[in-house]
Amino acid sequence: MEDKNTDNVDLSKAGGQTKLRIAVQKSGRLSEKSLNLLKEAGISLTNGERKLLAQSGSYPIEVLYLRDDDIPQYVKDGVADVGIVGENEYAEKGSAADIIERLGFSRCRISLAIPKQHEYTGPEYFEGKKIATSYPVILQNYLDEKGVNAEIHVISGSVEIAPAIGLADGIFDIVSSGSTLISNGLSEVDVVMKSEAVIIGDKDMEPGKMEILNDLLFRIRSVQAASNNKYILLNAPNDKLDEIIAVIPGMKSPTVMPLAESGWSSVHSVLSEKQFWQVIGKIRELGAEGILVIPIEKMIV
Ligand code: PRT
Ligand code: ZN
Repeated sequence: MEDKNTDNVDLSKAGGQTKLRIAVQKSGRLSEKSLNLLKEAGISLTNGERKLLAQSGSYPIEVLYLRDDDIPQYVKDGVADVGIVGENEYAEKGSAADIIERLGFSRCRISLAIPKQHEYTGPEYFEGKKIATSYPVILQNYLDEKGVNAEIHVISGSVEIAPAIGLADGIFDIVSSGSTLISNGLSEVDVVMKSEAVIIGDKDMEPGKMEILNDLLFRIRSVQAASNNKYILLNAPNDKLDEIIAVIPGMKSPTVMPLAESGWSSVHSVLSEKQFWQVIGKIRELGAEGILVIPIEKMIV
């Protein structure tokens, strides 16, 4: 989507020079969703896919493609102003940057797991044992908090095979569906941290960049609000109108218009994904008909 509307960001005030440099993962689980978010926010990237640095013709932003492990450090050093990264990487690298926005995608948990035939007795189970992980800092903090002494064995990939090959007694790794653990005969015994993609950056950035960031956040929130909500239209018998309206929350209050057929009205509103099925069930019981549900592209709240 080409976006020519940069009204909210005053380029002239920024001398036409100030750009916000955002680091995103070059290739991996976060990259597509990160770039998609920018695209939906109206930011098209011009000079080629996946060069180290891409520009936007439509927005004062530069995109720096990096490995996710490097993003917190680049942000900390000021090479990038902000970055999109898994909260787990941010926590592991102990970045000086702040979490600016939670993005709600790439959700996972970082958990301790042990061979499924063993009985877990609590964190003290790991006393004197070996744990394989790629996240030694988060794990050490957890062990310190629990007063447990365990040996941390740092490995960078295929952590889940460590117990089977005798490298460790347990693992501390990312879990999403849990199927990797199951297929390696492991059971998840303790969720140490929950993670999602976040925007990190130094909240004290220069005013010109802050202005761009605020506009970007406004756009991202509008995109996210839209994807979390649906536009709903339905026909309601007038004698049930009040009851039907009472169960539809809406942004302010629903729009009600008379239908050509007397005794009926058309009701328009917005429903959040969370309440969706519950509300649909209730309004059907109350006699709503011809229910249409339409995706919302942007929602300015
Ligand atoms: O190359 P680069 O260093 O940039 O990428 P990477 O290989 O280090 O990271 P990548 O792309 O695999 O993951 C990026 C981020 O996505 C992570 O830091 C997490 O924040 C998030 N994320 C979300 C996940 C998962 N879900 C996930 N399931 N990261 C990894 N996994 C792996 C996990 O390591 C395990 O091997 O998937 C397996 C478990 O999945 P289930 O579904 O079987 O439980
Ligand atoms: Zn990585």
